Amino acid sequence: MAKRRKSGADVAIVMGSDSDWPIVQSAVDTLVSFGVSHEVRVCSAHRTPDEAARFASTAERRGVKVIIAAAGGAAHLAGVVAGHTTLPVIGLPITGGALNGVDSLLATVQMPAGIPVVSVTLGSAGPVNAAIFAVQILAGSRPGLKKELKKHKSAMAAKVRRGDKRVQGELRKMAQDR
Ligand code: RP5
Repeated sequence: MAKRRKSGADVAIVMGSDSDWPIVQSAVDTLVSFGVSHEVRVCSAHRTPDEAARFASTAERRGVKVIIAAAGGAAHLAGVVAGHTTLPVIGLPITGGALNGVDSLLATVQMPAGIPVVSVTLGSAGPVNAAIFAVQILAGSRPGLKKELKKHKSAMAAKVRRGDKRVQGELRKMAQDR
């Protein structure tokens, strides 16, 4: 078999349809904010099963370390990808459709023993958390990324403290006005 050239991407994101892209995009934005290299593909477990299998089985040879697989409805993509690789697979269930994403959440998370897929939440937190989880996996061997993750946590904590200060100020003002 011909040797595949390394893509240079640490994280591979795959989605079942280009209709998933508006949701998946914030996973890309989050990876970019951490300076993590990535590749993005549309491959369907149902409509292009051979391509989905090829994408997954060649990912490690391309140099990929973590895969994020996004799909809606009967969301088999993350599971199929996990079946074709030993890389960690993060499932991103897509909200929408007749069951509003509950189907994709269950299809993504309910994997049989031996083929794990960790699933993130439905909704806007999902793609962000999928990307951060991928960064956390990479950070195990990269002190620079660990530092960035700590900075990210400190920034979130500072935002909460600012919010607390604001609410306390409003409460004081309300008490004075009473
Ligand atoms: C899934 O089916 C895709 O991941 C997408 O979320 C859903 C609907 O796909 P389209 O009909 O919009 O292409 O495979």
